Amino acid sequence: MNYKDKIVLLHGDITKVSADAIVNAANTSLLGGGGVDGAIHRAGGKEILEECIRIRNRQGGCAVGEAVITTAGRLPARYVIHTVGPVWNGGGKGEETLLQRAYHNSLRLAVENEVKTIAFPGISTGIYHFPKDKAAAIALSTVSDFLKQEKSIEKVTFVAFDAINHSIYEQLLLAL
Ligand code: AR6
Repeated sequence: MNYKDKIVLLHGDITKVSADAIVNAANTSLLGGGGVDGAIHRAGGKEILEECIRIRNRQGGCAVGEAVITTAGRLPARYVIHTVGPVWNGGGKGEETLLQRAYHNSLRLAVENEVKTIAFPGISTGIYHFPKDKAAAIALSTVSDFLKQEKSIEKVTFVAFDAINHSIYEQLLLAL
């Protein structure tokens, strides 16, 4: 199967997506927050936070560009992969590489946990203010490169919550 056929775009709420794993745009504390992080913890219930706290007690949170995995609680997914994207700071602070690492490490953790279907929100494109067009290009190229190498992932869904992200992804996917 061509890697392009494994990439899907969805307009909506990631907490409603059925997949082996959904990815959360978390922060280094792993203790929850606003945006998609708040939505995932609200909809998934306290089991997710309890596991985040256990991970935090063990390893002291999650660094920018890294990822950890927990149960998905009540969500229609098996796991939540929590990754921490960079705060956009003008682009000269390694933000692009860190965002790439957030996608890559999420996918690596997915493979390690036998995840075959995974859904991503636009990491860093809300509260962290990463420019949406740049972020989408990084998301798509990192996922594409990964899928070309690693055949065990069957489907990657990009979940665009807002109309701007949706149309950016739509354009990029046409050019894939
Ligand atoms: N489903 C899918 N995407 C969503 C949803 C949803 N339910 N809700 C928001 N988005 P953000 P960040 C989109 O701000 O920029 C938190 O407080 C949103 O439109 O959630 O990485 C964390 O704890 C945007 O495109 O995450 C961190 O402190 C994208 O998700 C901080 O925000 C990411 O927006 C992380 O900031």
